[in-house]
Amino acid sequence: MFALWYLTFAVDEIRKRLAWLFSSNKPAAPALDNKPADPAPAKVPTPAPAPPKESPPAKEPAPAAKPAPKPEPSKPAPVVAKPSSPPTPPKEEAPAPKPAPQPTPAPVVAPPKPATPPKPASPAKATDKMPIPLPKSLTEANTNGENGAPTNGSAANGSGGNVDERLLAGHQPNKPLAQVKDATQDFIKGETNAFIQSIKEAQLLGELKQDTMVDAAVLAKLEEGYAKLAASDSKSLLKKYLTKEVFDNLKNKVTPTFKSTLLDVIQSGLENHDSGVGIYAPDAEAYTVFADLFDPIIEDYHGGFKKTDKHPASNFGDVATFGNVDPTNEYVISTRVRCGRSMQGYPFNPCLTEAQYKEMEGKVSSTLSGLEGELKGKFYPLTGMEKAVQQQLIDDHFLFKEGDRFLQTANACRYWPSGRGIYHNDAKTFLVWCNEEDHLRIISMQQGGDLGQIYKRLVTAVNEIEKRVPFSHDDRLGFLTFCPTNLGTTIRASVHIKVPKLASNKAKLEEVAAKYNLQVRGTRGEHTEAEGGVYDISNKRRMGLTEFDAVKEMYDGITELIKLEKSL
Ligand code: ADP
Ligand code: CIR
Repeated sequence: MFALWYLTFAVDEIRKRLAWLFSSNKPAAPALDNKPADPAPAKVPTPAPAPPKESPPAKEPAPAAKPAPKPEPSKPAPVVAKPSSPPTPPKEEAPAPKPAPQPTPAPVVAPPKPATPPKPASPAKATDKMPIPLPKSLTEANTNGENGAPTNGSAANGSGGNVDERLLAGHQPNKPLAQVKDATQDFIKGETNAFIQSIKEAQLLGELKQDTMVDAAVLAKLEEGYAKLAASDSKSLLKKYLTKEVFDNLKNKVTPTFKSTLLDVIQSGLENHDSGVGIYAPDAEAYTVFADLFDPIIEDYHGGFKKTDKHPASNFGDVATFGNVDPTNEYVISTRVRCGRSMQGYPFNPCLTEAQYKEMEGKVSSTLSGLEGELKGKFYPLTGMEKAVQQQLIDDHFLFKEGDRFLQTANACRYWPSGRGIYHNDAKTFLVWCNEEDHLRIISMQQGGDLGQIYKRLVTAVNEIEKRVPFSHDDRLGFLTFCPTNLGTTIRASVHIKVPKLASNKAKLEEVAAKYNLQVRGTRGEHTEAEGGVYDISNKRRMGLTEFDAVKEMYDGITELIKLEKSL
């Protein structure tokens, strides 16, 4: 009887200590904006690359299977031989070079229910998390029939069952008392401590693995990609700022929640040496964890926004200020102002599940269906859209293109076209893109140069949408986006313009544009050529100034370019 009581006591004691062990080392999840609301500790298991039928059409072939699937955290490098990596809790010392961006939710009138975070694996019981090496007394003794291992209990026969079952196997009713006593003696002699010690060791191994949990295959890809980029004549900001020192400092780091690696950040630029920039943030924490790379690129792109700078508060200014940028209607064909937004509670493209894409599409579509007046329109999912309709929308500059290799190699086109779509009013002067590069792109555009009218429409729309959807915003970085070039105001105000004299020398056009902080793109947007002498010229920087000032920068710059064109 005593033996039985003692055994029960010992089992209880072990349970308590196990509970302590698995709770005492859990660090608080670091602050970030677009991590799941529920601090699910594990990274979203990276879904396999989209199967061929989900890939963009052959016309603009995806680099099939090229976008490296995100490293699968449940299959870590064999850096540590045993146990296989459990879904690990976020680590506090996770390499945050500076305080994580503190999210400041946009003002919300009626916040929707927070998004359900991806739940890759159920982090149920501690014993489910980590295969625990058991001390001899709990393995050999119980597996070889000694110590009264039951003859008929499969759960307790040593090869199956969990720790509790194995322990409880010690007091099977048909067990001879002497053998029970032996088992009891084992505990008394300190097997309990050995058992706990072995768990501690296992946990330590797990933690070491977190520090170096970048998969060996990922590291190999990084090294190979880095060597190729370093030897290339790439003009990308990635090449400019990914020095050997920065590379070595960042290559083993992962973001705390989604376990995104440096490869997730730079693979687009490694694959596309003709990138202008070459990096993306797979999740919001990447801006902090990989700050040694993001900060100088942000500073360079956004005209001097330093790592110590703070983006100003959102300010759309007086929308009645702007007039027509080309009153005589000679140069400007059309004008467009867009901004990007990320929905709180969802990570960026590479970490989204297909279910989340669909959920977000549903939210965007139903939210926009409440818009009235000039903003009233309809949501058109890409799934099921006729190819001819899609192509016409692209040709008319209303819809995002398909098969962008920069996005594909950033792992941003998974499950395409799931969750992607476009909302627009009848006149197609107000449009919203859903889940292309960013969760939302809010666009106002029309023929001619009436920037005032276009800007006013955009500001009205953004305010209306922000009343209904909470967006990811960071105190220092402003509105959070997938690409660092879009942070801050996220504003790109552009004209489609013909300036034939200036454009007779493209290099000269770019030089003059740069003088006014303007960026020149081709007719079909980024990475395209001008068709029929039509250029897309817009403000370049979006951080460190207000929305109003970003648009004004375009207005003033285009006014100067037109003056110059007239003078030639
Ligand atoms: P984004 O502006 O969203 O960063 P892109 O550079 O790819 O993305 O441009 C998206 C689309 O918007 C392209 O079809 C481009 O031609 C179109 N576009 C940009 N500016 C204008 C404009 N001023 N008038 C008409 N279409 C425009
Ligand atoms: C590139 O690096 O060229 C692409 N990843 C796009 C970067 C965004 N470009 C920009 O100027 N806004």
